[in-house]
Amino acid sequence: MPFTIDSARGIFPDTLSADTVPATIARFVQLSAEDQLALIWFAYLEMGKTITIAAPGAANMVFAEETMNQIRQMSFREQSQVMCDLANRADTPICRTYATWSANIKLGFWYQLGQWMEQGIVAPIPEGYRLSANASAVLQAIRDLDAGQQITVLRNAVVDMGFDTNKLGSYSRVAEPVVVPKEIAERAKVTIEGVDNATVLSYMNNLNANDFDALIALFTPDGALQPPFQRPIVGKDAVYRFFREDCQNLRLIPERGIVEPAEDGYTQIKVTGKVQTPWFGAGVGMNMAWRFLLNPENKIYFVAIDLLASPKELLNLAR
Ligand code: 45D
Repeated sequence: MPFTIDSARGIFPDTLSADTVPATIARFVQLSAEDQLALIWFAYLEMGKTITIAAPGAANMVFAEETMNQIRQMSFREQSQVMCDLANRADTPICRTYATWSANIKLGFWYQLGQWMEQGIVAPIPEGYRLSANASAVLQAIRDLDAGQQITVLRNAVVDMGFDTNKLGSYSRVAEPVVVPKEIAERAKVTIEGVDNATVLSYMNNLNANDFDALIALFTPDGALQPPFQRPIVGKDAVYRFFREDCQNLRLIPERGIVEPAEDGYTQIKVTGKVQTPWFGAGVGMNMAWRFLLNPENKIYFVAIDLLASPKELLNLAR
């Protein structure tokens, strides 16, 4: 076989991803827990002036409900402690529970806490709280990002909180139920300027329809998917689980792409366009690239999904 997952990661090396996102997260996690919470609170308030978060679905909130109710009954002091524990990734029962949740459940949990903070049910960030100089600088760095990058920083900050799953031992993961795929008759089909490859078109259409069974059938058994700023998820089972746990109700809006032959009958395809998350709907269009490597049977051996550095990158289809 001419490629390994590692070598496949290097296709279309000129793709400029938004490295400011992991760089900002790296600075963020160095801050004290108090600063982290206050910083997110301020960022969230400022972003709320231009974009709105959609309320999570009830099905989603059910899984966090017990913990939410527990927190609701606590004193302000205890509530602040829980939030600091989460930021500190402490070993507490709530931090352990939090660690078992999918990204969307974690986001729904914080969405609810944010609402309760506004309503005075959960301890607010103390009035007049002054961020440290470092925290102010990180907040400014977040202001300077585009909206798609800002929501990615927020998401990653939330996902990284709680007890370390690697230290959890065996545990069962908690994710929202999988929705039924969209009816065939209701599916819109994407078109991509410069790309008529059936696998790539099916990838986009099946993901948009939440049809994860049809989607995973497009991959080779040892195929891999690399989400933005993450290591590749390798093998059909793991990729399938990721689709079902983390990829519901996305909207992929590919715009253009390029198809090129690679070694030994493989094909490499780069597509750029927008992606919308159900959390922000059409309010935030993230500038994305997909870098596919297909085997001679037109199955996906590797696909990397990148958040792009700038809108200019949407036009960068060089190899
Ligand atoms: O700490 O082709 C308070 C894949 C203060 C799949 C707060 C994909 C205290 C394959 C404000 C309360 C998935 C890879 C906190 C494509 C405090 C594929 C609360 C890409 C935390 C295209 C904060 C999908 C809150 C992509 C409530 C790129 C924050 C999806 C909420 C991207 C933040 C989705 C939210 C993103 C962020 C979603 C809701 C970036 C959501 C971000």
